[in-house]
Amino acid sequence: MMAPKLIEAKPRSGRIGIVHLGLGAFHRAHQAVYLERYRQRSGDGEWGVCSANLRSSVGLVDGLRAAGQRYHVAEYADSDSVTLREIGVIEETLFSGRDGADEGMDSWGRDREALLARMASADTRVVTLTVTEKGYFLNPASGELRVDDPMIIGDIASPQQPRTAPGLLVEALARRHEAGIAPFTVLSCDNMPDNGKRTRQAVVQLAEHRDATLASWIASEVAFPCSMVDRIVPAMTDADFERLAALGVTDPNAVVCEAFTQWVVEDNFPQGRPGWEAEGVEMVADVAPFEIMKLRMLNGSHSLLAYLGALAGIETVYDGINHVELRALLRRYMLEEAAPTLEMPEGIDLDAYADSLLARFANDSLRHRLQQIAMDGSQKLPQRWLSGALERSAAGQTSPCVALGVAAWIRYTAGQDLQGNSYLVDDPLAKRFAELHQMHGSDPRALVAAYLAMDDVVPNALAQDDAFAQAVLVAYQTLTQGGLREALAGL
Ligand code: NAI
Ligand code: CS2
Repeated sequence: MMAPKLIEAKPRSGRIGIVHLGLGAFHRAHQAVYLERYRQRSGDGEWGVCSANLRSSVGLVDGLRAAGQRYHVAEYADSDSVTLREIGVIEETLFSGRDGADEGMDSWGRDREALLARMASADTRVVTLTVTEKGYFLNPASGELRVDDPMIIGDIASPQQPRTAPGLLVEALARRHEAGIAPFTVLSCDNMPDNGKRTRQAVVQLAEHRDATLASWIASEVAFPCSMVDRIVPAMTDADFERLAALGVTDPNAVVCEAFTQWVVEDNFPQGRPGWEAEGVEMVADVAPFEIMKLRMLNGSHSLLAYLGALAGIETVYDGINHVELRALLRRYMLEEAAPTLEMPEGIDLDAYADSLLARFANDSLRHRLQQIAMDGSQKLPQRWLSGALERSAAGQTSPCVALGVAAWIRYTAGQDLQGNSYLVDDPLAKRFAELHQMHGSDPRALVAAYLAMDDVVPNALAQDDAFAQAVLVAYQTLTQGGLREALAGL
């Protein structure tokens, strides 16, 4: 392919109006791209970003500092069509801390102070987050703050040296409250249902442990708009870096993503915001229908492919979507089990949406590993599959695709695929999963019952639906004894 022309970044403005928590691949390829495009078009330099990592990826923070906070994004429509951008809207990068006891004012502590100072500054009007679902420390099923988590216990004990995202938000808001500075708006950009409301719940509940006046000020004064974010941004592989080098881009901080991008945001920013609707951001009064549509249709399909595919030794979404029966399963799941649970505003065609998702999954230029999507299932499945299956169960309907998905997830969390190859189960509940497999591994009925009884993941009413539980058990047995094709044929 001929190297496309690089769209260069605008010179730095030196002004920071947004603090971002969770400097990962997605932030670099989504929010930062919208902001760079906005800055280029409008010339408005108010909205530079200070972007921070809280507990992992210190290398990226150092890498961006070494590169003068500039990096590249390659947006692929397919392997023949790519847009190359240089991004310069991130003005500053910070790494706020590490796990374990606070060891005083070392370089890690200094970054945390710098981050808190940024968040407490009157110039900061919005704080955005992509800290993954587990970074909110909420019980995935109920949305309540997990006050028994050691990190949250730490933030309750030492609120001025916070280590979690909710802890940083509470401390920064406390400093603003104390100084008489209006609060920033908190915008979660993670794949959670009601992500604004959930973030509010985490922050207000944590603040209640500190000071009731502060908690009620946050509850009444801070805006937590919800948002639906969408762009497939896989973790980078060596092959991606090589592909970019062939286009003339040698950049260890670069990211590759699909050309498609979407951002639907509830328009509630009392301290102002960038005029990003000019870049295609949909500013709406109620994000919920879009959020649920995306979580159940796109992310639900992703997870179905991830667990079934990984068990069969399939490596990427692209490989999975070229498996005829798996592709048919995703279509059936979307149209028969997800779409009927959605109430969309007029004009949204869910059949067309399903087709567009299958086309996006078939993008031949992305190597989106199923193991990446399979990560953190305990935090993802309630909103992707289980809430929809619960609604169907209450209406007396069955959810065979979800039941097969749950069976695959249970089997996946044993840490070995159907051919006996081992992999790491990356999930906050991984230890519990290992114990359940050790205890009940030879008794599928007991194993399935124990998984369905995890009420922090599976809603009680769904676990108690005998037809659903039986469908999971039968799918588990067929999958483990007959393999993927038999399990798919048995649907
Ligand atoms: P990544 O692995 O590149 O980065 C993860 C980020 O989360 C890092 O900044 C890491 O430091 C932070 N993090 C992880 N655990 C944390 C914790 N317990 N507390 C605080 N920070 C924590 O992942 P990526 O691609 O940036 O995705 C992050 C999130 O963005 C996803 O979980 C999802 O909610 C959302 N997202 C991602 C999309 C994608 O295609 N990559 C698309 C749509 C949303
Ligand atoms: C994926 C998502 O990693 C996962 O669990 O399902 O991150 C997905 O790529 C994005 O939500 C697409 O917007």
